[in-house]
Amino acid sequence: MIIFKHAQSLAKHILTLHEKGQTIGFVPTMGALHNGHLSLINQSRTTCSSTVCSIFINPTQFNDPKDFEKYPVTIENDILLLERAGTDILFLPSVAEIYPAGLTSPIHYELGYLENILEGFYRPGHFQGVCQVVHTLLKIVVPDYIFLGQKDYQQCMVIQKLISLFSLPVILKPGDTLREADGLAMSSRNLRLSPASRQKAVAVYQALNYIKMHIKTTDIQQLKQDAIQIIEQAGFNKIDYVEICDAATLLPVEEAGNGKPLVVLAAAFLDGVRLIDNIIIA
Ligand code: PAJ
Repeated sequence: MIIFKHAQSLAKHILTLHEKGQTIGFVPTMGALHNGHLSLINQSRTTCSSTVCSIFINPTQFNDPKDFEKYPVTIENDILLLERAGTDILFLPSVAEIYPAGLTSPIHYELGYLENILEGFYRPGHFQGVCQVVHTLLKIVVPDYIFLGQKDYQQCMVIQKLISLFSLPVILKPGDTLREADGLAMSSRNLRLSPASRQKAVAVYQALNYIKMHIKTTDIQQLKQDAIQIIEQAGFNKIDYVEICDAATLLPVEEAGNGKPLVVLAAAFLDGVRLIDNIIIA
C-alpha cells in the first residue's frame, strides 16, 4: 500500500493509473476503521483495478466541537487493517492540505430539503461540511466509483445530489450496513461507549426491527411511539428522531402499504455518544 500525504503527488500518481486504463475505486473515511469500512474496501477491490482509501477527520462536518475533539484516532491499526484488506493507496492528508485557504467553503451546496430534515435538521451545517470535503477529495482522487455505506443513508443521498449538481464523472455504489453479532451497527463512535452502554446500544436496532415487524399491522404514529419507548427504556438519554420515510425521497410517510420501499431511521444519544442507524423495508 502506498501512503500519500500530499494531494498533488497523489493526483499525479492517479493520472498515471488512469493513463494505463485502470479503474479507480474510492472509499472516503474518517478512520477508526472497522469491518463496515473494510466491506467497502472489498467491494471496491472486486469492482475496480485500484482502490484508494482516505482517512481524514473532517473538521467542517462536526457541528459539535466536543464530538470532533473526541473522535477516535487509531491510525496505526487502520494502516494495518487497510494493508491486510489489500488497499492499494491510502490518502492521509493534513487539514492544511485539504483546506489551504481555510475552513470556510467558497461554495454553498444547494441540497434542497435534504439539508433540513433528519441529520440535516439535528446537525446544522453537517452536510455542507460533508459536501465540501467529499467534493475536494473527488477532485484529487478522480475515481470512477465511490463506495459509501448505507449506514449513513442520508449521506448517500446528499453525495448523489453533489454528484448530480456538478455532473461529476463518478458512480456511487452504496454498501450494506455491517453489524455486530447482537445487531448493533458498526460505527467508529462505538469505541467511545463504556462496556455497560455497549450492552444497551443495540436498542436502536431492536426498535427499528420492531417497526419493520409491525409495519403492516400497526399505525405509523403508534409504531414510532413504541420504538421511542424501546430506546428510552434501554437507557438512552436523548432521542433526536425515529422516522419512517420513503426510501427514494427520504420524506416521512403517513401510512405504509402502498408498496413503496421504506427506510426507518433513528438517532439517539447514549452517555453523550450519538448513534444513528436505519433499516430498509423493501
Ligand atoms: P466514516 O464515518 O468514517 O464512514 C466512512 C464510510 O463507511 C461511510 O460511507 C459510512 O457510511 C461507511 N460505514 C460506516 N459504518 C458502516 C457500517 N456499519 N457498515 C457499512 N458501512 C459503514 O462517513 C464518513 O466517515 C464521512 O462523513 C466521510 C464520507 C468520510 C466524509 O468526511
